[in-house]
Amino acid sequence: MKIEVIQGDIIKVEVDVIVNATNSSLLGGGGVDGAIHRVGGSKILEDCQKIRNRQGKCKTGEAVITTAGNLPAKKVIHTVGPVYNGGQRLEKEKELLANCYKNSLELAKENNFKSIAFPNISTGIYKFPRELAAQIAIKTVKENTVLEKVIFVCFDDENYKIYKNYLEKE
Ligand code: AR6
Repeated sequence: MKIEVIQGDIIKVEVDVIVNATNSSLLGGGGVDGAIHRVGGSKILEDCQKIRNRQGKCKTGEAVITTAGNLPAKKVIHTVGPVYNGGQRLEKEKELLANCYKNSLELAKENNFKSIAFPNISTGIYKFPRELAAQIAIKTVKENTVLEKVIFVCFDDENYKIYKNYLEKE
């Protein structure tokens, strides 16, 4: 499995499936979630609403899949990262963040996809410490090598430097 890191906007990445860092309502928000719905169009929200009607909210750490609407990817996997609470429930939050990566990879595999792009889940509005989130993301992806290519798409400079540093070290 090949792991890459790029700096940019995940909505432009041409892979089989991109991952969205959403919230448990599945009905959109800000950050990467806002960008995906804005550019992907209303078909994504329609699919999310169908999932809501079927299963209710999406729990933290879990993942669901929808159309990618107008985006270049074939599908979007929506996963709900943990909100960082200043470290009070850190072990649980670390586990939940790892579950986001694990469950997204599993869903991609079930759909026979070969390539996936991840944003830096929970490190924006949900305030998870970037270094720790990167360690968890890289470790979890390496332990679950089920696809041919995984791209970490970093939006901000800080995350990009952190990922570059960890991936070049190895
Ligand atoms: N492409 C790639 N990464 C992006 C993009 C983009 N277009 N836009 C932001 N990022 P966030 P969270 C990065 O806040 O912390 C939403 O309202 C950003 O720099 O999008 O998991 C949801 O609905 C950061 O590194 O997601 C939830 O309510 C990373 O994506 C809540 O935010 C994640 O930042 C989820 O919070």
